[in-house]
Amino acid sequence: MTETFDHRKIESKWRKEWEKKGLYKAVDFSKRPKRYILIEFPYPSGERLHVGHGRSYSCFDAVARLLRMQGFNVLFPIGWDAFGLPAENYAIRTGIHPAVTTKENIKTSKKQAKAWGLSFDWDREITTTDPEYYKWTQWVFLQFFKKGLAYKKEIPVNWCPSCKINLANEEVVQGACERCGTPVTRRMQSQWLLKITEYADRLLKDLDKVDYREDIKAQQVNWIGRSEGARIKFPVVKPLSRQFIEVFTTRPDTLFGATFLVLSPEKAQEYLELLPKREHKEVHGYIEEALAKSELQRQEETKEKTGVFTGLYAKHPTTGEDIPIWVSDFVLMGYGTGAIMGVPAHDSRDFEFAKKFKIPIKEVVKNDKESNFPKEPFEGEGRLINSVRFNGLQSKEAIAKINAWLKKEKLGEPAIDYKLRDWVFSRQHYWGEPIPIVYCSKCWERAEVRDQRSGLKEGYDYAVIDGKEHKINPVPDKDLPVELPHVKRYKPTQTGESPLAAVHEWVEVKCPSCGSQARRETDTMPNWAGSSWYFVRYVDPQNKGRFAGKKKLSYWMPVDWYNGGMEHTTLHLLYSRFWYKFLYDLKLVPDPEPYAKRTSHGVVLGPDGYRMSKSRGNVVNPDEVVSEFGADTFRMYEAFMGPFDQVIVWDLRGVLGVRRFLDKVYRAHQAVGSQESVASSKELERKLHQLIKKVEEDTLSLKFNTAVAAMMGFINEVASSKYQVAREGWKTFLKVLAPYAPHLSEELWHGVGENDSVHLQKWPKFDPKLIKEEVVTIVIQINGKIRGKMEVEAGAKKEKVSEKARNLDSVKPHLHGRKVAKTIYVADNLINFVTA
Ligand code: ANZ
Ligand code: ZN
Repeated sequence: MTETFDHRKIESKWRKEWEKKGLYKAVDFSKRPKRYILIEFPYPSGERLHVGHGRSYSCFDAVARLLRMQGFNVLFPIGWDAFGLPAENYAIRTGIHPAVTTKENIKTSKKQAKAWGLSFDWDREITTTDPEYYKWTQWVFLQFFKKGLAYKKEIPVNWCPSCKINLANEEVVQGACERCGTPVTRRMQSQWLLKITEYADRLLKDLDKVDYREDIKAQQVNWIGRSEGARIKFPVVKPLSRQFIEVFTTRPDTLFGATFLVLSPEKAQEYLELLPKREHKEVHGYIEEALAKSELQRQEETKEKTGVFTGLYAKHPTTGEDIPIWVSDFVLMGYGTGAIMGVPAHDSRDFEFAKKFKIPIKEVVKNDKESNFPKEPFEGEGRLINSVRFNGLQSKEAIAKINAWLKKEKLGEPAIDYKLRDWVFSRQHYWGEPIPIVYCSKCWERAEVRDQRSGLKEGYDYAVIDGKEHKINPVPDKDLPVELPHVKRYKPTQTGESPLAAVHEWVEVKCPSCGSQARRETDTMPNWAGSSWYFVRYVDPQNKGRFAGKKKLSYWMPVDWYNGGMEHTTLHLLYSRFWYKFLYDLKLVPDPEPYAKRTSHGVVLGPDGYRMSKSRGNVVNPDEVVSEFGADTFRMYEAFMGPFDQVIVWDLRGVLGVRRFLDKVYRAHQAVGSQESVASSKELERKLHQLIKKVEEDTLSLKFNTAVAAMMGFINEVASSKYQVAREGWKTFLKVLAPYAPHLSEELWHGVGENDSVHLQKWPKFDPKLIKEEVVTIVIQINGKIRGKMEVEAGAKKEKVSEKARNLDSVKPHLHGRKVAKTIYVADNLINFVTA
């Protein structure tokens, strides 16, 4: 008997065979019910696929394989998310052009994925950097533009004064440049934005339609950040002016406790005419300083509140008192109206601010049980005091009444605000999809356009470039894709412009509308663009005329199950839901939500318990594991390492344990071969059916580790030769093993004389009766003498056993006419009737 198997030999052999037969192809319009299983496509950013990819890919490969065996038509695709910063940074680090490194990295990763025996449908492979793909990314952008949902606007961007480049938010680490550590400042720059805020309510509400893990739903909800409250107007009265300051509050019930107003530094700029520089040097100084900081910096510095009094006063709408107007950077421009009413008795930030600057604090909500005022502000709800005719009302009721009153007096109205901001869609980086827009000054000058000018909006219809107005023209569909030109210099420029701006022969272009000299947009899209719709393209990846055919979309969509990292459950999920909803509104996709179900996997840590990183030297190379122990071992260990959604430390002993298990399977198989005619015992059959049930249910509910553990338990019992395995039983076991160890199970399947692939077999059906009813044999005695045997359910009660035994044909005559004085029952074993 051979002790172990040569994985190198068998694994590549079977992979070739599968590929030849096209075993894992998804069939469009098949009559079999469809299942679309999606894993997040990798980012070939210089690193090869790592063991973290191995975890979710192996486990979901098991899901895909099991579903196929259950008769589903499974779509399990893969592609490459290849534009974006990591790829660009890798290229900058290595000095090799990103087009070259990306290609190389995809090649390596693809080789790995194939070596792991993953059952992807490779015919549907897509790459976001492929012009045939990004043509449609650009096309979707233009649909947004045509519907008024993409617009250009001056907004603050992160700027590293040392590297002299714009930084994406993810490149800003604790307020500093990720590359050089210099504190990031902000500057205004014209950027493209997508109006995701228009979809905020639906992105929130439609979470009811999907099956996402609760914490994932919560992240979506928090990111959207819906708050109900009111907008309230405070007239500026000192100096007397016609200006108002509008604030957003979630607590209109605290209105009478507002003792000051605070403007964000940005908002304060709107009131500069009331603040001549000569008399308000301090205010101007404060605003300038604050504007140079990023929002992140401002939020981090909230420990010690800063601010200046503007010298201005507003009139409190209910009390008529004059209250001071301050500027402080703890108020953010990006939320509400960019101005707040300070209610120090009931808001901790306002409390801190009022204490520091000696502003009056006025209690207006009382709650004897919970309040700790005046030691601390009381932020909860209660009964109103010091609020004139609203006194005595509970907060909720007071909010409704005060809102109604504000509305009647035209001083404010109920409002809903969102934390969600419009999505900044421009990057001044090279490695991205060019934004397919052409700016033309001639078009703008043309009379017709000038005549309509009143109705045309800046940022939507025209943009000011170098002080001159230009018409914003979309690139016509027939000219898509706008290909990314090959350039030598792809590093970010020191002017904050995209490197594309230096490619004059590309930038200068004939206007698609009037034919005169015009210029291209030089910004590129963020790396979120390509991943916002890739799952749609998998459905119909070769389509030349549409981003995906309608019929195929109705057949395959929505994705039945989407698994990915927790780091993508906010932005990527939200962005892709937004794109899909937009396409739904254009009647281009069949449903309002792209993913019926979403789950997440936990991170794999290095053997030392830390996040794997090159600098730490604790990176486990999956290629070495596969080469040394085999792909089946690698996959099965990834499934077995621990609960799927938890963070797990890589453990070589676990790998060895899995390999030992597979060797045991291999040895058990050889024993089976020689026992062809021996029938499986009842006991074994029961265990086998329990195993089918366990592996099936656990695999489909993310309990991959316990599914593997059950297989191990089964083989241990077989190996200890407590049971004899017959061929049929063994074949059933191989089918159960197939989703997890596709190579070895295939080898052994052929070893029992089968010619077809094990992966084409029907998943075995378990018999629920067989599982539940463990049957034991009971010996029946009368006065100590054996009179018969019978089978009963294990654990059966004495009365039941007794009754059944008395009625047995072999027993009945012996008890006829006699009285049983005593019944002795040894559970699951024997029953003895003692007669009088
Ligand atoms: C008065 C008030 C009294 C407030 C009170 C709270 C408690 P959420 O719940 O997160 O939506 N706020 C409004 N705009 C702001 C901005 N741009 N920057 C910083 N803070 C801002 O928060 C809403 C509350 O946050 C608002 O309600 C406002 O303070 C503050 F007892 O108004 B509140
Ligand atoms: Zn033109």
